[in-house]
Amino acid sequence: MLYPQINSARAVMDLSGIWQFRLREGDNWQSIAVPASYNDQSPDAAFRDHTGKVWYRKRIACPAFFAGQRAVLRFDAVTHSARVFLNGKEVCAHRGGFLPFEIEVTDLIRPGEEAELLVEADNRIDHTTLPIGTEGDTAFFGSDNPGITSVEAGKRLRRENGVNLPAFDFFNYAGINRPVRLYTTPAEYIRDITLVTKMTGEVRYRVDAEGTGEIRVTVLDAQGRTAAEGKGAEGILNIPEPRLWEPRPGTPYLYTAHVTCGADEYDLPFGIREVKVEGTKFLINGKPFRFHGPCRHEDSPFRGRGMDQCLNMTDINLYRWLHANCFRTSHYPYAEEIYDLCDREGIVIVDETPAVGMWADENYGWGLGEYHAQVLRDMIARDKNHPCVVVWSLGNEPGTDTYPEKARDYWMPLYRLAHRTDPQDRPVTLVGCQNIYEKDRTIPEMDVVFINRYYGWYNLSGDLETAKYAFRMELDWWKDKNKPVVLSEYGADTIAGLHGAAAEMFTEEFQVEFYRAMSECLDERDFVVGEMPWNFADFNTCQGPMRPGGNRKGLFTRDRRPKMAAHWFRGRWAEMEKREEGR
Ligand code: GCB
Repeated sequence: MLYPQINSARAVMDLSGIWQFRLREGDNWQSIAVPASYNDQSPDAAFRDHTGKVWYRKRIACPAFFAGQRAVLRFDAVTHSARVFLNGKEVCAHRGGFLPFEIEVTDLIRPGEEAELLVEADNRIDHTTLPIGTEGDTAFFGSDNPGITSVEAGKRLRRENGVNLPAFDFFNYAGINRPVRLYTTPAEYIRDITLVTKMTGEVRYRVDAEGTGEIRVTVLDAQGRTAAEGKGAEGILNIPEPRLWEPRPGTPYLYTAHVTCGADEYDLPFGIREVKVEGTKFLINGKPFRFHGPCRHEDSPFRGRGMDQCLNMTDINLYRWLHANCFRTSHYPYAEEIYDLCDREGIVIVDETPAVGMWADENYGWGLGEYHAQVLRDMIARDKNHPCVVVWSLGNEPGTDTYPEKARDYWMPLYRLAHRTDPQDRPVTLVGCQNIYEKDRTIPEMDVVFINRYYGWYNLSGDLETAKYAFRMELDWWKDKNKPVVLSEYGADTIAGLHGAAAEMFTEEFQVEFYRAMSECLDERDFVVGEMPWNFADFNTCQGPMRPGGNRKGLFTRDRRPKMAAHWFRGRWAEMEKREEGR
């Protein structure tokens, strides 16, 4: 799906701003900012803890000069599901809170007239949604002891009251989290563009268009000079002396595919690069690539998970400051804007579906397979052309060891689907949790092994010498699998400003010692091709006895001030960057 664009053939009307909102049917309408999660916009705990539907409305006007154009209403993400009404009539519905959907409204809104737009959003999560909810049972990192009559009765009561808790460790921020836009195209229009590049400069393209207009593709270099030209819906272009998109600062060279079809046009920036796994190596443009950068969350004060370009830019600049070269979109596809920034900045992305909280029981997968496949296809359709995306992640930390066969039968069809669906056929992974790895039949099947490990924190807590011993033992087991391995999460909760000369859990000194210890184990092994600390910044979670004001594993505080560990990684990764430049 193409991102809305203003050019000589298309207009975009951004509907961001203050909308009318209500939490419950019958309440008075009140003001709310869009895009942003609604949860933190009011001091009323009812906003924070709300479960179920909410309503947003806005009067929108379609300018008279839109007459004759095709008009489309696009929602970049409404969390977790939405129904959209125009002048009281339902015009579309969408399931899933992290991907865009759109509806053509040419015949529904008349140019020169106003219309009432109403959005019903629902934040409920359960065994039929991605991510997963616990249906009122204990939240992730809750502390309810099972089997106690009174506690079990309390949980039952909570379920009856419709309390809806996440089976994952981030706050269930909801509402219209990303921009809403009304955009136009000519009546005959470009629906989609697909590009596949080779280091030789070969660019295979396919343009999906509505209408009979002639399709032309012109590739422009970064200076706007024509580098190649083609005609027709499909073709192969050749760029002489191509400049490659490299995942390093200053070198992510971008070309633009200028596509025209009749009166319509679209400019798609793209990079020329190839991604491949060979033995224990992860190769970008034929060169070994080592992932080093913290995982993120879309999370900030006030906005919750609301899209914020200033925050995106600040974070990307902090990645540069850290000399980091990657992040994983833990644990859901992010807003499209950050992928554009990463294309431009040469930061690579591991793009993840919202499949998180999928623990194992005898009904493994709870019938989610088909919906999960749809989400995976939609994520690939949205992000397929970004050079920054180098790996697809099918999900985060499902149970894979208690029902190993059932887990494999659930995940492997998705693995194959990702390969079949992606025109660039990028490597695919599933991020594994700390488990009985010898029993796991799924994670070792992935193209790149991504493992989250908390030796020294949740396991062998505080005892870093023993943690190193145990981690080394596990790494030696992975060595025999002959695959590239990435330590995709590891970290220690750290309260900024808490210090101790003898490093102790929760102090800034311990966080540094923890990372120093784990790095020792990683640096000894060349099949380890990445380290992705958990997490870039402190972030909000559901309330719980292990979460003082949220998850505190950030290298930065929630307001992006560095802890000691951020400075430590800055030094380590600067050295790595230098070594890579020397190669
Ligand atoms: C994990 C999860 C992540 C949590 C993290 C933690 O393994 O993937 O979502 O936030 O651990 O801090 O416990």
